[in-house]
Amino acid sequence: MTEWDRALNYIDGRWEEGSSGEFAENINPATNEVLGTVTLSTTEDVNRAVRAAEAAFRKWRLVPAPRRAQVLYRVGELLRQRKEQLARILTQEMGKVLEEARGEVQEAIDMAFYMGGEGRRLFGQTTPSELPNKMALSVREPVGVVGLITPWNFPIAIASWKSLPAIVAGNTVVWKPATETPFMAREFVKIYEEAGLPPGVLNLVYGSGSVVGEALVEHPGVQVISFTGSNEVGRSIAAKAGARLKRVSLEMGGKNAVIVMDDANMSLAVDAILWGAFGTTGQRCTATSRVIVHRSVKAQLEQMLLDRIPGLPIGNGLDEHVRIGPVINAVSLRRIHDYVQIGLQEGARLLTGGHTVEPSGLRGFYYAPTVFTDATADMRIAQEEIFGPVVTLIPVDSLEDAIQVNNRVAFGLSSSIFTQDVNRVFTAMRDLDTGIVYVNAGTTGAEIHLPFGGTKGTGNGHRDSGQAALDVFTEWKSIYVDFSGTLQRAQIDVGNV
Ligand code: UN1
Repeated sequence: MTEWDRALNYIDGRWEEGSSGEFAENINPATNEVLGTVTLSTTEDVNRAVRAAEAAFRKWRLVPAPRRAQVLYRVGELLRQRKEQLARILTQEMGKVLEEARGEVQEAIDMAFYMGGEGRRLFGQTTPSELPNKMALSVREPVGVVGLITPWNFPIAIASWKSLPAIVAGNTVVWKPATETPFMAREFVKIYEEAGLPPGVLNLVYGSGSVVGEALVEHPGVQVISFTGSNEVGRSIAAKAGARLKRVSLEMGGKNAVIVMDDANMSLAVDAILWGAFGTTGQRCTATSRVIVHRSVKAQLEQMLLDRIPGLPIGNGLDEHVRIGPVINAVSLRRIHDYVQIGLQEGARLLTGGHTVEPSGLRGFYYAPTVFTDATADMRIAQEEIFGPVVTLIPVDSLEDAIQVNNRVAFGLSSSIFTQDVNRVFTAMRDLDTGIVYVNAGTTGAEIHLPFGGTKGTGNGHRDSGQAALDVFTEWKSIYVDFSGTLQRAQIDVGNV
């Protein structure tokens, strides 16, 4: 291991150890080998990072937004140049297969150029005043210091959804990435540094949620928390931040379904289900976790899935022919297997999978692609987020039932319908209650210029990415300019025209 194999904090433009003096291991989930270590921080490190961010904010907010955006364009360019190298690091520390890792880096590249463009937009409104010789406008202002808490499953894409809009809007950032994927965070921060971001604008503090995350949520100097992770942690952040009137944006997973109607293009639906359920080894918030299938095509769908699954090689994602990589760690593997036992006890029928696998020569964390069928909508495997390569088929008899089953879960991130009938399409577009709806496409694959997030237990009304991200990281200011030289009273001096 070299010095550079130790991931360090980045505070006020300096790379340094966390003050706990402790390090955690960064494990490659494909091989169970140690890639390096990551420093662990204390509340004191968070305090210093917030102080640095507060000091930097005083200047950064006054840099014209188009100039802030120039840094983002350079970030996009550096990401583009290093796409392959970043994808390899991503595959090694997170496990997703190389093709998907490249796709994830591309998502960050797209976001950098898109948000770079915002430097010349950040539009507000101008509107007539109700009074003569007076003008009215609204502008977006940065909020201040923002705290970002990001997960391991999309370590650079989700970090890009949050940090780029925050920074282009003039905020400064303290970022706590997941300790499972520290090197991607380090590489991203190095790119910001090389792109010319001034010290203190983006600070990186590694550590656990219970120490570093908690300190960010509690700190009075942090104005906004943007979090992606589990429902349980999100709820506790919301409660604590609520008591401090702190703005919180939460994205907390899904229980996403593909609906397959009796008139679906079946081979397209099967492609989409396999990609949505087993891509990223099921570890996406948007993963296809349920298939709501019209009873008349259920047997056909089961057979088509059974025919195709053996053609999905499992192994180390660095190997280009592998389609399913490992899950993130042993705890996750155990949790997935526990859910399979629950499904069996509940009486769902296991069509295939349901066990760990050991691709030859690899000591990583692998689970077979698993399909349950003949489940009912209220079973736990049809209700709870599993975050692994497990998908559950639920038969229904009509579109109405399908929509009802889709909506009868605590989450509301993504949903999809396969049908050729335009009336069914528009009914589903209106009645599926998720934040993202796909027609004749699977549940994954959100593009960065649209809002990303969901309803019910998935979120709290905010969205990542798209224009909507700016709403999380800006405060509206309404400005009235009176050039009449007299006291003009709104609502009172209404005139008589
Ligand atoms: C996530 O799973 O948390 O839509 C993000 C998708 C990706 C992003 C997923 N673009 O599947």
